Amino acid sequence: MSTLSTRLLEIRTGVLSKNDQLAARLRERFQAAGVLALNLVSSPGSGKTALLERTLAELVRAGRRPAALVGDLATDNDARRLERSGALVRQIETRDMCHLEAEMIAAHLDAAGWNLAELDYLFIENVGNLVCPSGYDLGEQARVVLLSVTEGEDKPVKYPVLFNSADVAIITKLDLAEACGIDLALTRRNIEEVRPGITIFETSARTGAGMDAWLAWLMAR
Ligand SMILES: Nc1nc2c(ncn2[C@@H]2O[C@H](COP(=O)(O)OP(=O)(O)OP(=O)(O)O)[C@@H](O)[C@H]2O)c(=O)[nH]1
Ligand SMILES: [Mg+2]
Repeated sequence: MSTLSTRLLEIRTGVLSKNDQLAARLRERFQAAGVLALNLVSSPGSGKTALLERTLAELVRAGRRPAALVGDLATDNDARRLERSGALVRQIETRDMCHLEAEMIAAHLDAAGWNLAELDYLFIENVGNLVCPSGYDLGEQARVVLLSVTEGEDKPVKYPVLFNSADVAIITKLDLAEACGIDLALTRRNIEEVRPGITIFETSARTGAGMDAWLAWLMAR
């Protein structure tokens, strides 16, 4: 019996398995080259680029070799912001797609011509979206989900699939926490409820608060 819903499921499974195969190949390439690949996901405007601006600049200052691929539907605004850090940066314009796929990562790495063996970190800033990126492995070793204090405590439990697939969570815009009246302890509990054992950081890209712990985690990997 073939209903519309089972057919859609078949197509979706086919697309995902093709992505999973490509992602597995990327993961092998990253591991062979000794580069740590991280996939940053969050809703639009949570502060992915702002966190990366500081992170890339600090890593470059420490003599590490980071690069970044940054996905947006349109514009190269984020790539231009990140380039100022001195890191290698390339924009991916997805046009009508709400997430990045492994095929796009492979194609843009080839087009950029970067020697992965000369990199220590590859940050992949995904398209701002709390739903679509969750099902697409990009070959990353760690998925990092950001949640800004302006979004409310309940987002992890309302969008459990993305939070459940993450290895690290970063609560961002800490400088605005008091003004927003957010309950940080409850936010952390909600993240841990959806993803027990997850590593959680709290940062402000504006003031630099909490950046040390995040950078120490990166340097130790
Ligand atoms: N006060 C404050 N504002 C921040 C912080 N981080 C980011 N912002 C502001 O939040 C807005 C969105 O930040 P971005 O870094 O562009 O967010 P993003 O997640 O990269 O956004 P998209 O790529 O569009 O999904 C900008 O106006 C930033 O200046 C922070 O730590 N504190
Ligand atoms: Mg951005």
